[in-house]
Amino acid sequence: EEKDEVAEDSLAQQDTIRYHSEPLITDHYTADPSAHVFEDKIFIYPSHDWDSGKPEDDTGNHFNMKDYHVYSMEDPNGEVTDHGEVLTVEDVAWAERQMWAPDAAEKDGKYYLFFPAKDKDDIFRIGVATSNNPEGPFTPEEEPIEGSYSIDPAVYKDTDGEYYMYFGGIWGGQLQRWQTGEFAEEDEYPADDEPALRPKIAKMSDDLLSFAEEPKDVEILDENGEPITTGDNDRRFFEAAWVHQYNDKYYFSYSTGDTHNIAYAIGDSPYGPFTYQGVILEPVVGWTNHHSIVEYEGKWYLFYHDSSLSEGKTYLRSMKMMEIEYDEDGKIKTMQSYTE
Ligand code: FUB
Repeated sequence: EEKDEVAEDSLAQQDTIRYHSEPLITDHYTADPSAHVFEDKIFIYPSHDWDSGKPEDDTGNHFNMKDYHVYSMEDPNGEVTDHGEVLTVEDVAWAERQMWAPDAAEKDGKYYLFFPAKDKDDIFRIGVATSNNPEGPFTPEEEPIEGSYSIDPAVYKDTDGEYYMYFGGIWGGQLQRWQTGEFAEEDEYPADDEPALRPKIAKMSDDLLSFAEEPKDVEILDENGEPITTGDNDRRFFEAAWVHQYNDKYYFSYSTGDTHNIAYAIGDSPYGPFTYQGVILEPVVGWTNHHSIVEYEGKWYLFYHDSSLSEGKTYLRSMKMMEIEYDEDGKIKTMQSYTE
């Protein structure tokens, strides 16, 4: 106990916290963990990595996932239960390949798994599958969500009971193809000094199976109230949106992709705008950095992944977790995943 107190004390004094954590499971590779508290337990909805033999490229073909497992924990320091395969690409009529980062939501005792996958035209869409249990298995809808595109859905339940989906990712995530509202054959990015491509938000319909509105841009502003620009690679949105609330503020966190940080911005509404604050998690072993943030029994946890277990294979990742802290101004302390 004394040791824990010393550890907590030193955590409180550091600006960047170094933290060594082990993979939550070692019998499968898992990534992009979206954690939620359902039925008083932590449920984790990750991607399920495997070695499909696809060569690595800039569009992420090597992330060739074909199914999902669900995991749960009754205690943040305890056992992780694998609830097995809950959805496979063969079950999904519209989907062809690449089941990327999913998320889940609960409404009125029903559970929803939201997932991106490429359709038969090789265009990313976002699908929904439902279950009466948080651990699945999940039954997919016949069609993807109408008007959905790109990747990395994150569904946030607001305090007033409304649900919002955040989504989008550039490069292999195809967000740059949708600047005109139609899928473009070529990549189109704003110039380096122009506002960067924004992630999207859409309020969900009452049954959580469709968008209740046209997706809107999520603004991420710098300290002067100006949009973060395309050339600002250290801070611009790349993928992996997540939203949580702390002290009545909305925290929008995301990956900066090719600069490999988990960054965050704060706003007063689920729609933003959000003002950039800093880095939550510095780069990890492997190219991608993707996370979720959840409160459980009064403590805050960051779920993330790295490629330590596969000795750096970027498409074979392992989900991990660590506790995070806020300072008195509500700023999240920067975490470093490795002790020296
Ligand atoms: O896991 C596949 C993709 O890699 C995710 O959708 C991205 O966020 C990145 O982690």
